[in-house]
Amino acid sequence: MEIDDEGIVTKGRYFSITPVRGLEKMVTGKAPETAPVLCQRICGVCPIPHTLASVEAMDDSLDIEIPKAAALLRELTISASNLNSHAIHHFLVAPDFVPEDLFKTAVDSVGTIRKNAQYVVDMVAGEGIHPSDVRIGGMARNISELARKKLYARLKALVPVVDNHVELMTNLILEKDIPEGLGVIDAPVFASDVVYGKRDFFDLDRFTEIVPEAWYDDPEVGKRACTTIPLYDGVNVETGPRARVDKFQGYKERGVVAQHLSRAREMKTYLSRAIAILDELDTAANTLADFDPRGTNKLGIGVIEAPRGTDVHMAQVKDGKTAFYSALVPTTWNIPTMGPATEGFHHEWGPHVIRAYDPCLSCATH
Ligand code: NFU
Repeated sequence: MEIDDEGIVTKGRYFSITPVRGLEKMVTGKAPETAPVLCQRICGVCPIPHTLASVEAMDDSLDIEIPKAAALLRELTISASNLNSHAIHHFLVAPDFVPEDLFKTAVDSVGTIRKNAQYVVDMVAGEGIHPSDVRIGGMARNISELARKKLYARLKALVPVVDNHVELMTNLILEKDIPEGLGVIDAPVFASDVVYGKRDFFDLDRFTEIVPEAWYDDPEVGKRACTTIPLYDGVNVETGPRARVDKFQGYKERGVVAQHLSRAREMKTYLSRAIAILDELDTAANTLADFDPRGTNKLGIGVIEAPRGTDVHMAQVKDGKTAFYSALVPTTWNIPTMGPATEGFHHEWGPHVIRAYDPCLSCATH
């Protein structure tokens, strides 16, 4: 940050110094099934979206159309996982918003929401953290009719908990004395879907990736930064809850308060979608397509709406091996946007701007 004599940020540049682990290189040359298993290790917070983006990219490269029941189970998995993740964020930002006398109430409901949401992921995807049943071609198995009914009842019972929690957080966010206009930035929103993600949204021709030395005006910063800068139509974009709610639910407010309110609002969207899927799911249906794993070298694209925004994985399978792999992760998209979003306000508000984006540097620097 550069600040003036009054402490106002005149220049904000956010960058990651997390070491690159080279996940994309590790999966190259291996069987396609390796990629989802390794890519879910990119991050300890969002293994689910990475697994799904990875299998979606592989499905596309291998020209697989997955069965409808598998698509529903995948969407149920992301709905529950994102509900869990947004609840974790509320725990992490609780010191910013929640007064001491309400702390226990807020943290208790976070605990209840997380426990139930993770249970759904556990039952549907094979494991709550590293889901073993999300497979190229669909899902390894359907759930039983008894499990469907039990999960449905469990999530129905969660509705008042989520409603009360969202109302509590919304009121506390609105009561906080956040300066008007904090974090408002004129970057286009980048979002593919309300809940799951849409492959057609990502157009490779509109994407450019530049090295940090060419982006940050200070060469020292450019050398230390460990992520490339992704641009869409030549500019940096905002991705995440607010981008999704802006694009798909017509909520046009911007900045820190709007980001927090959008995240809270999405918790209800995820829960109601999960309930609707459990209502609709045919538990007798097949969930795994047959496919030829040899591949044709087609560039496959997988797009999943992760808690922090649009997660794009690209994969090319040739002769039964992954020939190319690339992951464009939500926080990587937000990195060039977050720094400038701190400008024009006292530097003490900078961390609030960054927390509103909820960056995940292990994701960004994979
Ligand atoms: Fe991850 Ni840790 C999220 N949300 C990020 N950024 C991945 O898709």
